[in-house]
Amino acid sequence: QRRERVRAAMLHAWTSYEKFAWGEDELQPLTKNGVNSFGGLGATIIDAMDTLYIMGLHTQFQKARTFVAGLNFNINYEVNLFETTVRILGGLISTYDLTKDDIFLTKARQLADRLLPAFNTETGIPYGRVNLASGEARNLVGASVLAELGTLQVEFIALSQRTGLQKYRIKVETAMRTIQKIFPKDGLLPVYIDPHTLQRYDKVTFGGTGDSFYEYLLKTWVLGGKTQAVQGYRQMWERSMDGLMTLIKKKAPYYYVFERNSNGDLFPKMEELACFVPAMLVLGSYDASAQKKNQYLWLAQQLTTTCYNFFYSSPIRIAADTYIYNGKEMTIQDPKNIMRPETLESIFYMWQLTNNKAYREWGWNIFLAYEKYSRVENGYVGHVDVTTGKKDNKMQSYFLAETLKYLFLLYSSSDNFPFNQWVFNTEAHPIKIIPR
Ligand code: DMJ
Repeated sequence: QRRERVRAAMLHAWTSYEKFAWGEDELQPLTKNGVNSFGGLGATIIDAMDTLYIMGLHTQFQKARTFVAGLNFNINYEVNLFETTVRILGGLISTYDLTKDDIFLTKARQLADRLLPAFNTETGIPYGRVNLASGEARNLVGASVLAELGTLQVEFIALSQRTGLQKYRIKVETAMRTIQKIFPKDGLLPVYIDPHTLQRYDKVTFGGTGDSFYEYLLKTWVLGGKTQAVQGYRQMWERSMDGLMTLIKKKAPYYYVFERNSNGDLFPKMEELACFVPAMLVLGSYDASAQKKNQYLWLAQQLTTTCYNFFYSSPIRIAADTYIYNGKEMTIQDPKNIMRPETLESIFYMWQLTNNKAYREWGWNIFLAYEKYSRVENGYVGHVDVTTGKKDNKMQSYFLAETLKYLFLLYSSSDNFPFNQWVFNTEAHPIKIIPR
């Protein structure tokens, strides 16, 4: 059975991590060691925990729980606010929602308290980095990144809802109020925003550095139960979707989401990262007017096909990271693959929406390609170049959090996480909807 095959893949990934990188952030399967890319908080453990739970891998889950119970966040390390929020904080809150075990909420609170100093700017727009021990915060370049400053709301608001402490919600909503004031007519913001001057610059994109900002406008509204209190988020999101339509272009036979240069010109490039867009459109379509619903679902279907083709057209049936139009056709710009989940995420949402079995076949073909080319003796690796098949040496924590979870859910009963009761954060951690 397909579900069992995915579960076995998870077990292989987890056991390899356990054996060679326990307690470190991510496994390097080929050299059989761990690396700390997120402050040494055991990112893979926390990112994978809810997947273990959902898959019924109880022994493994218990070991993860014991690890989390012993975590101390007083570490002299400068973390990335966004990554720590979506992977670690999101993983903790989700596991709390699934298990109702207080330890996860306690740890979520302890961590969030150490992230809060990042929000201490005059505009409320957070810095991208914060030292967990000292609370010192800064940006590497002057400005904050759109996707980083705008992909925190779901986790921090959920934490306030569960603890009764408003400080978390207030921080992220102050930032959003600032954004609301400078929100452009077409709903598309440049990817850099200076937290002091609010100067905005560089490109507009639904790929990396822009992507989940738009996703969280919608998901903050969903998390809040779509009530009056969160209506503003939905309005902003719909405006952004009108803007999105201006970035859609056909290069026969497929449609693509292109980028917009700072001079206003369309730039014919699409990252696999932008393949989350169909999933977002499906989620937003449920409450849209008839006309918008048609538009969203048409586009969702087109782009899921495009994204699947990124995989299908590759010699190893695994997508490259970036594609660009060379005047004649869309070609690979960045040939790496780091086992990203976005296409599978959209396939999962399309399956939930349509029950069209083709989506299950697409998901399966991608899974088989990972089994064939990414599975190694001690885990799963990405590729430096999908055209040559040269492997890299990293098992990304989101491979366990997202890629394998979406696959597992694709072959599970549709009513496990109904979209009107749960919302997946951008790292695929399911969080319970609580109306505000
Ligand atoms: C993950 O951390 C999240 O899905 C994020 O939204 C984008 N980057 C990776 C996966 O590609």
